Amino acid sequence: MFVGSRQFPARRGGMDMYGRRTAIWVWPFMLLVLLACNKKETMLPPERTSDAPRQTMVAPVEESASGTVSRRSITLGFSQLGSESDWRNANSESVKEAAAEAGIELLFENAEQSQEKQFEAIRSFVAKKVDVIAIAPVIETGWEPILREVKQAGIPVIMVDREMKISDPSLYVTFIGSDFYEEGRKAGKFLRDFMLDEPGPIRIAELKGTEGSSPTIERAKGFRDIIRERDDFEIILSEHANFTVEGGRRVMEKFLEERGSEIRVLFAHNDDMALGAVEAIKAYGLRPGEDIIIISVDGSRKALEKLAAGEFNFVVECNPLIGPQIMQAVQEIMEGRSLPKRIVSSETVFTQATAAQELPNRRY
Ligand code: GYE
Repeated sequence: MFVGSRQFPARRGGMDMYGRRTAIWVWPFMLLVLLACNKKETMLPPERTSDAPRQTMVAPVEESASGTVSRRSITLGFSQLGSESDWRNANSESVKEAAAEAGIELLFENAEQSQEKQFEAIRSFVAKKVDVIAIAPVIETGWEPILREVKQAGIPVIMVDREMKISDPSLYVTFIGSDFYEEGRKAGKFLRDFMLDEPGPIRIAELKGTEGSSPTIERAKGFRDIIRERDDFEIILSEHANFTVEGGRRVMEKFLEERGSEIRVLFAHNDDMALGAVEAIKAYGLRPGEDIIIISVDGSRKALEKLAAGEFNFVVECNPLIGPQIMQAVQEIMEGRSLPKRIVSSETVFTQATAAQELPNRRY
Protein backbone atom coordinates (compact mmCIF):
# COMPACT_ATOMS: atom_id res chain seq x y z
CA MET A 1 0.00 0.00 0.00
CA PHE A 2 1.36 3.40 -0.94
CA VAL A 3 -0.54 5.58 1.44
CA GLY A 4 2.05 6.29 4.11
CA SER A 5 4.08 9.50 4.32
CA ARG A 6 7.17 7.51 3.40
CA GLN A 7 5.99 7.28 -0.18
CA PHE A 8 5.06 11.00 -0.42
CA PRO A 9 7.53 12.81 1.87
CA ALA A 10 7.33 16.05 -0.15
CA ARG A 11 3.80 16.55 1.20
CA ARG A 12 5.28 17.35 4.58
CA GLY A 13 6.05 20.87 3.36
CA GLY A 14 9.56 20.18 1.93
CA MET A 15 11.10 20.52 5.36
CA ASP A 16 13.21 17.37 5.28
CA MET A 17 16.02 16.71 2.91
CA TYR A 18 13.96 14.66 0.54
CA GLY A 19 11.38 17.43 0.38
CA ARG A 20 13.83 20.24 -0.22
CA ARG A 21 15.42 18.25 -3.03
CA THR A 22 12.04 17.79 -4.70
CA ALA A 23 11.20 21.49 -4.34
CA ILE A 24 14.33 22.45 -6.21
CA TRP A 25 13.18 20.41 -9.22
CA VAL A 26 9.53 21.30 -8.94
CA TRP A 27 9.59 25.12 -8.80
CA PRO A 28 10.88 25.84 -12.32
CA PHE A 29 8.47 23.22 -13.67
CA MET A 30 5.49 24.77 -11.86
CA LEU A 31 6.41 28.17 -13.19
CA LEU A 32 6.30 26.80 -16.72
CA VAL A 33 2.92 25.19 -16.12
CA LEU A 34 1.53 28.45 -14.70
CA LEU A 35 2.75 30.42 -17.69
CA ALA A 36 1.22 27.92 -20.10
CA CYS A 37 -2.13 28.01 -18.30
CA ASN A 38 -2.17 31.76 -18.33
CA LYS A 39 -1.53 31.87 -22.07
CA LYS A 40 -4.27 29.30 -22.78
CA GLU A 41 -6.75 31.30 -20.70
CA THR A 42 -6.23 34.49 -22.68
CA MET A 43 -6.91 32.59 -25.89
CA LEU A 44 -10.40 31.56 -24.77
CA PRO A 45 -13.44 33.64 -25.84
CA PRO A 46 -14.73 35.79 -22.95
CA GLU A 47 -17.76 33.53 -22.21
CA ARG A 48 -15.52 30.59 -21.48
CA THR A 49 -13.07 32.19 -19.05
CA SER A 50 -13.35 30.43 -15.75
CA ASP A 51 -14.72 33.36 -13.75
CA ALA A 52 -17.29 34.59 -16.32
CA PRO A 53 -20.85 33.85 -15.13
CA ARG A 54 -22.46 30.96 -17.00
CA GLN A 55 -24.42 32.38 -19.87
CA THR A 56 -28.14 31.70 -20.16
CA MET A 57 -28.38 30.21 -23.62
CA VAL A 58 -31.24 31.93 -25.40
CA ALA A 59 -29.58 30.95 -28.65
CA PRO A 60 -26.60 28.81 -29.42
CA VAL A 61 -23.32 30.73 -29.37
CA GLU A 62 -21.15 30.73 -32.43
CA GLU A 63 -17.61 31.97 -32.85
CA SER A 64 -16.86 33.78 -36.12
CA ALA A 65 -13.56 33.61 -38.00
CA SER A 66 -12.55 36.97 -36.57
CA GLY A 67 -12.86 35.52 -33.08
CA THR A 68 -15.91 37.58 -32.11
CA VAL A 69 -18.74 35.69 -30.47
CA SER A 70 -22.29 36.12 -31.74
CA ARG A 71 -25.60 34.45 -31.06
CA ARG A 72 -26.80 32.48 -34.05
CA SER A 73 -30.53 32.17 -34.33
CA ILE A 74 -32.30 28.96 -33.39
CA THR A 75 -33.49 26.84 -36.33
CA LEU A 76 -36.88 25.15 -36.05
CA GLY A 77 -38.06 22.52 -38.51
CA PHE A 78 -41.86 22.46 -38.67
CA SER A 79 -43.67 19.60 -40.38
CA GLN A 80 -47.18 20.89 -41.11
CA LEU A 81 -49.68 18.21 -42.08
CA GLY A 82 -51.53 20.05 -44.84
CA SER A 83 -53.75 22.96 -45.87
CA GLU A 84 -57.19 21.35 -45.73
CA SER A 85 -59.09 24.03 -43.80
CA ASP A 86 -59.24 27.65 -42.67
CA TRP A 87 -58.05 26.42 -39.26
CA ARG A 88 -54.96 24.86 -40.83
CA ASN A 89 -54.11 27.95 -42.86
CA ALA A 90 -54.48 30.17 -39.80
CA ASN A 91 -52.27 27.75 -37.88
CA SER A 92 -49.54 27.87 -40.56
CA GLU A 93 -49.68 31.66 -40.62
CA SER A 94 -49.48 31.83 -36.84
CA VAL A 95 -46.38 29.62 -36.80
CA LYS A 96 -44.65 31.67 -39.54
CA GLU A 97 -45.49 35.01 -37.92
CA ALA A 98 -44.44 33.93 -34.44
CA ALA A 99 -41.14 32.50 -35.71
CA ALA A 100 -40.32 35.76 -37.48
CA GLU A 101 -41.23 37.75 -34.38
CA ALA A 102 -39.08 35.58 -32.12
CA GLY A 103 -36.13 35.69 -34.53
CA ILE A 104 -36.29 31.92 -34.98
CA GLU A 105 -35.27 30.57 -38.36
CA LEU A 106 -38.14 28.41 -39.62
CA LEU A 107 -37.91 25.53 -42.07
CA PHE A 108 -41.55 24.91 -43.00
CA GLU A 109 -42.71 21.82 -44.89
CA ASN A 110 -46.32 21.13 -45.89
CA ALA A 111 -47.04 17.39 -46.22
CA GLU A 112 -50.47 17.76 -47.89
CA GLN A 113 -52.04 14.99 -45.76
CA SER A 114 -49.27 12.43 -46.34
CA GLN A 115 -47.56 10.83 -43.35
CA GLU A 116 -44.82 9.61 -45.73
CA LYS A 117 -44.14 13.22 -46.70
CA GLN A 118 -43.96 14.15 -43.04
CA PHE A 119 -41.29 11.46 -42.57
CA GLU A 120 -39.33 12.93 -45.51
CA ALA A 121 -39.58 16.42 -44.07
CA ILE A 122 -38.44 15.23 -40.64
CA ARG A 123 -35.46 13.38 -42.13
CA SER A 124 -34.49 16.51 -44.04
CA PHE A 125 -34.61 18.52 -40.80
CA VAL A 126 -32.33 15.97 -39.15
CA ALA A 127 -29.91 16.14 -42.10
CA LYS A 128 -29.86 19.93 -41.78
CA LYS A 129 -29.15 19.61 -38.05
CA VAL A 130 -31.98 21.90 -36.92
CA ASP A 131 -32.15 22.72 -33.20
CA VAL A 132 -35.76 21.65 -32.61
CA ILE A 133 -38.39 19.80 -34.68
CA ALA A 134 -42.12 20.49 -34.33
CA ILE A 135 -44.61 18.09 -35.88
CA ALA A 136 -48.35 18.49 -36.48
CA PRO A 137 -49.11 14.80 -37.19
CA VAL A 138 -51.75 13.97 -39.79
CA ILE A 139 -52.73 10.71 -38.05
CA GLU A 140 -52.14 9.33 -34.56
CA THR A 141 -50.19 6.13 -35.20
CA GLY A 142 -46.93 5.04 -36.84
CA TRP A 143 -44.55 7.67 -35.41
CA GLU A 144 -42.24 5.76 -33.08
CA PRO A 145 -39.59 4.65 -35.61
CA ILE A 146 -39.05 8.15 -37.03
CA LEU A 147 -39.07 9.70 -33.57
CA ARG A 148 -36.37 7.25 -32.53
CA GLU A 149 -34.27 8.46 -35.49
CA VAL A 150 -34.73 12.04 -34.30
CA LYS A 151 -33.86 11.11 -30.73
CA GLN A 152 -30.72 9.36 -31.97
CA ALA A 153 -29.71 12.63 -33.63
CA GLY A 154 -30.22 14.41 -30.30
CA ILE A 155 -32.91 16.79 -31.60
CA PRO A 156 -35.84 17.61 -29.28
CA VAL A 157 -39.38 17.17 -30.67
CA ILE A 158 -42.51 19.20 -29.96
CA MET A 159 -45.84 17.61 -30.81
CA VAL A 160 -48.14 20.31 -32.15
CA ASP A 161 -51.93 20.51 -32.62
CA ARG A 162 -52.76 16.80 -33.06
CA GLU A 163 -51.46 14.03 -30.87
CA MET A 164 -49.39 10.98 -31.73
CA LYS A 165 -50.01 7.68 -30.03
CA ILE A 166 -46.63 6.66 -28.68
CA SER A 167 -45.68 4.42 -25.81
CA ASP A 168 -42.29 6.00 -25.04
CA PRO A 169 -42.78 9.53 -23.65
CA SER A 170 -39.06 10.26 -23.95
CA LEU A 171 -39.55 10.57 -27.72
CA TYR A 172 -41.03 14.08 -27.41
CA VAL A 173 -40.66 17.00 -25.04
CA THR A 174 -44.16 18.43 -24.94
CA PHE A 175 -47.55 18.53 -26.66
CA ILE A 176 -49.05 21.94 -27.51
CA GLY A 177 -52.66 21.91 -28.70
CA SER A 178 -56.30 21.44 -27.78
CA ASP A 179 -58.32 18.96 -25.79
CA PHE A 180 -60.33 17.34 -28.59
CA TYR A 181 -62.18 14.98 -26.29
CA GLU A 182 -63.45 17.97 -24.31
CA GLU A 183 -64.50 19.66 -27.58
CA GLY A 184 -66.62 16.62 -28.44
CA ARG A 185 -68.19 16.72 -25.00
CA LYS A 186 -69.02 20.43 -25.37
CA ALA A 187 -70.79 19.69 -28.66
CA GLY A 188 -72.73 16.86 -26.97
CA LYS A 189 -73.71 19.02 -23.99
CA PHE A 190 -75.11 21.72 -26.26
CA LEU A 191 -77.23 19.16 -28.08
CA ARG A 192 -78.45 17.59 -24.84
CA ASP A 193 -79.54 20.99 -23.48
CA PHE A 194 -80.95 22.27 -26.78
CA MET A 195 -83.15 19.18 -27.18
CA LEU A 196 -84.36 19.13 -23.59
CA ASP A 197 -87.99 19.67 -24.60
CA GLU A 198 -87.91 17.92 -27.94
CA PRO A 199 -89.16 14.34 -27.86
CA GLY A 200 -87.05 11.66 -29.53
CA PRO A 201 -86.03 9.96 -31.58
CA ILE A 202 -83.39 12.59 -32.44
CA ARG A 203 -81.50 11.34 -35.46
CA ILE A 204 -77.99 12.63 -35.94
CA ALA A 205 -75.64 12.69 -38.94
CA GLU A 206 -71.92 13.02 -38.29
CA LEU A 207 -69.22 14.35 -40.61
CA LYS A 208 -65.93 13.06 -39.30
CA GLY A 209 -62.53 14.51 -40.17
CA THR A 210 -59.49 12.62 -41.39
CA GLU A 211 -59.58 8.92 -40.58
CA GLY A 212 -57.11 8.03 -37.83
CA SER A 213 -56.46 11.65 -36.80
CA SER A 214 -56.66 12.54 -33.12
CA PRO A 215 -59.29 15.33 -33.44
CA THR A 216 -61.58 12.91 -35.30
CA ILE A 217 -61.12 10.08 -32.82
CA GLU A 218 -61.42 12.26 -29.72
CA ARG A 219 -64.27 14.53 -30.85
CA ALA A 220 -66.31 11.47 -31.83
CA LYS A 221 -65.63 9.88 -28.44
CA GLY A 222 -66.41 12.98 -26.37
CA PHE A 223 -69.66 13.62 -28.27
CA ARG A 224 -70.84 10.04 -27.81
CA ASP A 225 -69.97 10.03 -24.11
CA ILE A 226 -72.50 12.83 -23.57
CA ILE A 227 -75.30 11.93 -25.95
CA ARG A 228 -75.53 8.38 -24.65
CA GLU A 229 -77.19 9.92 -21.58
CA ARG A 230 -80.41 9.88 -23.62
CA ASP A 231 -81.23 6.66 -25.37
CA ASP A 232 -83.43 8.32 -27.98
CA PHE A 233 -80.43 10.13 -29.47
CA GLU A 234 -79.25 8.09 -32.41
CA ILE A 235 -76.30 8.58 -34.76
CA ILE A 236 -77.76 7.23 -37.99
CA LEU A 237 -75.03 8.33 -40.40
CA SER A 238 -71.31 8.84 -39.81
CA GLU A 239 -68.57 9.23 -42.42
CA HIS A 240 -65.16 10.76 -42.90
CA ALA A 241 -65.14 13.93 -45.00
CA ASN A 242 -61.49 14.88 -44.41
CA PHE A 243 -62.04 18.30 -42.81
CA THR A 244 -62.66 19.98 -46.20
CA VAL A 245 -65.58 22.07 -47.56
CA GLU A 246 -65.74 19.85 -50.62
CA GLY A 247 -65.75 16.67 -48.53
CA GLY A 248 -68.52 18.06 -46.33
CA ARG A 249 -70.68 18.98 -49.31
CA ARG A 250 -70.21 15.64 -51.06
CA VAL A 251 -70.86 13.43 -48.03
CA MET A 252 -73.82 15.53 -46.89
CA GLU A 253 -75.40 15.23 -50.36
CA LYS A 254 -75.12 11.47 -50.02
CA PHE A 255 -76.55 11.52 -46.47
CA LEU A 256 -79.51 13.59 -47.67
CA GLU A 257 -80.18 11.30 -50.61
CA GLU A 258 -80.12 8.30 -48.29
CA ARG A 259 -82.13 9.59 -45.31
CA GLY A 260 -82.80 13.31 -45.88
CA SER A 261 -86.18 13.37 -44.19
CA GLU A 262 -84.90 11.77 -40.98
CA ILE A 263 -81.83 13.88 -40.18
CA ARG A 264 -82.53 16.31 -37.34
CA VAL A 265 -78.96 17.18 -36.35
CA LEU A 266 -75.59 17.48 -38.07
CA PHE A 267 -72.44 17.24 -35.98
CA ALA A 268 -69.48 18.23 -38.18
CA HIS A 269 -65.98 17.79 -36.76
CA ASN A 270 -64.95 21.14 -38.24
CA ASP A 271 -66.37 24.35 -39.72
CA ASP A 272 -65.25 23.71 -43.27
CA MET A 273 -67.22 20.46 -43.55
CA ALA A 274 -70.24 22.15 -41.95
CA LEU A 275 -70.00 24.99 -44.49
CA GLY A 276 -69.99 22.48 -47.34
CA ALA A 277 -72.91 20.64 -45.75
CA VAL A 278 -74.94 23.86 -45.48
CA GLU A 279 -74.73 24.25 -49.27
CA ALA A 280 -75.91 20.67 -49.74
CA ILE A 281 -78.78 21.14 -47.26
CA LYS A 282 -79.98 24.30 -49.04
CA ALA A 283 -79.74 22.63 -52.44
CA TYR A 284 -81.83 19.78 -51.04
CA GLY A 285 -84.49 22.29 -50.03
CA LEU A 286 -84.11 22.26 -46.23
CA ARG A 287 -83.21 25.14 -43.89
CA PRO A 288 -79.83 24.79 -42.12
CA GLY A 289 -80.09 25.89 -38.49
CA GLU A 290 -83.84 25.13 -38.38
CA ASP A 291 -84.79 21.92 -40.14
CA ILE A 292 -81.35 20.55 -39.43
CA ILE A 293 -79.52 21.72 -36.29
CA ILE A 294 -75.86 22.32 -37.09
CA ILE A 295 -72.99 21.96 -34.62
CA SER A 296 -69.36 22.32 -35.62
CA VAL A 297 -65.87 22.82 -34.20
CA ASP A 298 -63.12 25.46 -34.79
CA GLY A 299 -64.71 28.93 -34.76
CA SER A 300 -63.55 30.39 -38.06
CA ARG A 301 -64.85 33.77 -39.20
CA LYS A 302 -67.02 32.13 -41.89
CA ALA A 303 -68.55 29.79 -39.31
CA LEU A 304 -69.29 32.63 -36.88
CA GLU A 305 -70.96 34.55 -39.72
CA LYS A 306 -73.22 31.55 -40.38
CA LEU A 307 -73.89 31.29 -36.66
CA ALA A 308 -74.83 34.98 -36.42
CA ALA A 309 -77.09 34.53 -39.47
CA GLY A 310 -78.87 31.56 -37.84
CA GLU A 311 -77.62 28.89 -40.26
CA PHE A 312 -75.36 27.23 -37.67
CA ASN A 313 -76.54 26.61 -34.11
CA PHE A 314 -73.36 26.08 -32.08
CA VAL A 315 -69.61 26.25 -32.63
CA VAL A 316 -67.00 24.82 -30.26
CA GLU A 317 -63.81 26.83 -30.38
CA CYS A 318 -60.51 25.20 -31.30
CA ASN A 319 -57.68 27.70 -31.37
CA PRO A 320 -55.17 27.51 -34.26
CA LEU A 321 -53.15 30.56 -33.17
CA ILE A 322 -50.59 28.61 -31.17
CA GLY A 323 -47.46 29.88 -32.97
CA PRO A 324 -46.33 32.08 -30.03
CA GLN A 325 -46.63 29.17 -27.57
CA ILE A 326 -44.61 26.95 -29.88
CA MET A 327 -41.83 29.57 -30.17
CA GLN A 328 -41.79 30.05 -26.43
CA ALA A 329 -41.41 26.31 -25.93
CA VAL A 330 -38.59 26.22 -28.50
CA GLN A 331 -36.73 28.97 -26.64
CA GLU A 332 -37.26 27.30 -23.28
CA ILE A 333 -35.94 24.00 -24.62
CA MET A 334 -32.84 25.80 -25.90
CA GLU A 335 -32.38 27.36 -22.48
CA GLY A 336 -32.40 23.88 -20.99
CA ARG A 337 -35.60 24.35 -19.03
CA SER A 338 -38.03 21.53 -18.52
CA LEU A 339 -41.56 21.88 -19.86
CA PRO A 340 -44.89 20.34 -18.86
CA LYS A 341 -45.77 17.29 -20.97
CA ARG A 342 -49.01 18.94 -22.17
CA ILE A 343 -49.72 22.60 -22.86
CA VAL A 344 -53.44 22.81 -23.62
CA SER A 345 -55.14 25.92 -25.04
CA SER A 346 -58.06 27.35 -23.14
CA GLU A 347 -61.05 27.62 -25.45
CA THR A 348 -64.64 28.77 -25.43
CA VAL A 349 -67.88 28.04 -27.29
CA PHE A 350 -70.03 30.27 -29.51
CA THR A 351 -73.80 30.47 -29.75
CA GLN A 352 -76.04 32.41 -32.13
CA ALA A 353 -76.23 35.08 -29.41
CA THR A 354 -72.47 35.49 -28.89
CA ALA A 355 -71.22 35.02 -32.47
CA ALA A 356 -71.92 38.57 -33.64
CA GLN A 357 -70.01 40.17 -30.78
CA GLU A 358 -67.01 37.91 -31.38
CA LEU A 359 -66.85 38.54 -35.14
CA PRO A 360 -64.89 41.84 -35.09
CA ASN A 361 -62.11 40.12 -33.06
CA ARG A 362 -61.88 37.09 -35.29
CA ARG A 363 -58.52 36.88 -37.00
CA TYR A 364 -59.20 33.91 -39.26
O1 GYE B 1 -60.23 21.22 -36.27
C1 GYE B 1 -59.59 21.13 -38.55
C2 GYE B 1 -58.26 20.91 -39.13
O2 GYE B 1 -56.18 19.35 -36.09
C3 GYE B 1 -57.44 20.75 -34.69
O3 GYE B 1 -57.64 19.99 -38.28
C4 GYE B 1 -57.03 20.43 -36.06
C5 GYE B 1 -58.18 20.18 -37.01
C6 GYE B 1 -59.16 21.31 -37.13
O4 GYE B 1 -58.19 20.72 -40.43
O5 GYE B 1 -60.26 22.21 -39.10
